[in-house]
Amino acid sequence: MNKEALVKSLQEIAGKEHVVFAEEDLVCYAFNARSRRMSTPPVAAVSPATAREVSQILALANEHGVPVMVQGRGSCLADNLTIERPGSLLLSMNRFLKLEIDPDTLTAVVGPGVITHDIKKAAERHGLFYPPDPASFTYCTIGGNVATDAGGLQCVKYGTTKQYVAGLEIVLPDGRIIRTGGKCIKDVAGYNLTQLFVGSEGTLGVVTEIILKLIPLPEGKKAMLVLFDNLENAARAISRIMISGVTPSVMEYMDEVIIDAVEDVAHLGFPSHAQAMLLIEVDGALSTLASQVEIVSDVCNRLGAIEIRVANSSKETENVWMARRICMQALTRKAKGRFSGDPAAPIDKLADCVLKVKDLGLKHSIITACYGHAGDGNMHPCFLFNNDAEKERARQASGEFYEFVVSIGGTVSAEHGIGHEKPHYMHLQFGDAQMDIMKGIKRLIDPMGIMNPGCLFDEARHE
Ligand code: LAC
Ligand code: ZN
Repeated sequence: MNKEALVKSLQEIAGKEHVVFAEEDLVCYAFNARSRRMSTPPVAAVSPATAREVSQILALANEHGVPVMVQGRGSCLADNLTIERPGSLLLSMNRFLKLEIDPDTLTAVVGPGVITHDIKKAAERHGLFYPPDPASFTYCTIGGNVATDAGGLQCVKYGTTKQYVAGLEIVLPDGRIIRTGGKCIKDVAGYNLTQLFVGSEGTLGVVTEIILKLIPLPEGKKAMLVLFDNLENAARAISRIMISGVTPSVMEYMDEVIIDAVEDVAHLGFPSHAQAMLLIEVDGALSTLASQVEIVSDVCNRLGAIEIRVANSSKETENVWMARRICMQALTRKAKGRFSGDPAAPIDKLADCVLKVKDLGLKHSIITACYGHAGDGNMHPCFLFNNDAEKERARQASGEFYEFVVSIGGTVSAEHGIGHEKPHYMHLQFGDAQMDIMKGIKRLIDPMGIMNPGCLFDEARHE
């Protein structure tokens, strides 16, 4: 299908003002938060407003073999949205803005274009809580969170996006519209198609509406900052806290390189003498907070914490979380580039992981850094480089770390997804049988291979 005919059909479906096709405008769609390079711009970008319009667009694309990429705010971190095929169509979901809280069933019905922060705020007005909080939650969309099963800081206690998705409206590549799940608390009927689509990264269809579960808002919370002069002890404290009877609502780990990078930017008086810092938050009934803090402090002291600071005000708490959320950006000042990612290991293996990152840095003569949502075993190991030679060594070190993580029972992606960044690591985690099942599902639902080609699997179309 030539560009002119495609644009004309899209304009008929979504309205002229919702189709972008000038080359200079389309360049803006060729970036995402992860890429430092421009990918191929799409041939056109369309912003439909209803499932029916999406259905017509997909049916058209399917008939003519036009690759379709679905976009929220482009904040993905695994190149989940990287246009590889010339002639791709970009489908922006930013006009899907429904946001209804249903306090009687503890659910929300939302459009994929809604910013995650807005859902949290709307739920809070009813005394309810939507917990998943990717570091980007003030600007990412719930559609992207569902597509990647996004995680975040509070997942250590509350789980990732999938635990809150109760139902979906989905447009399949051939244009059929289905509704999966619903507002029932219990529902075991049939295969769980809702969860199949969560984390499918735009490779199976387009989500046009989401039913989310909400929970009661905890009464209070308390943040703490704990310093260690020994990496290993900090990592051991994390796994001990998790089995102490207290489940922190946040438990983040930052090593000295990250502490320094964040302090350079945020000037919060973070200590320069610590090798590792844990940022911990406990939440729940106000009457329980002091004892939770005591139990956590006790574990940390027994493992040789050199300082424990408990936040005294919500301003102090906010500063701590702001500092944590800018780790990734702060690190850009430390080196020209880095190989990073989002692997996770069982929590009893965390100490091995942080030591492995350091070892790999020494082995390959590169600077490393490590931070992450350590309470659930999810790290962001960073292998930094400033020139081409270092880049090659950093790539090698990063690959060796992924192999190590899988060898100790970990996963190659705990929260960002596979995207176009990590398809080559899929084989590390999944044997032939599982890869065959996944490819079979893709082939069944998207036989023309139009949905986000190149994502998850190495093949463009399926053999
Ligand atoms: C974070 C992103 C990188 O946790 O997931 O900051
Ligand atoms: Zn993260």
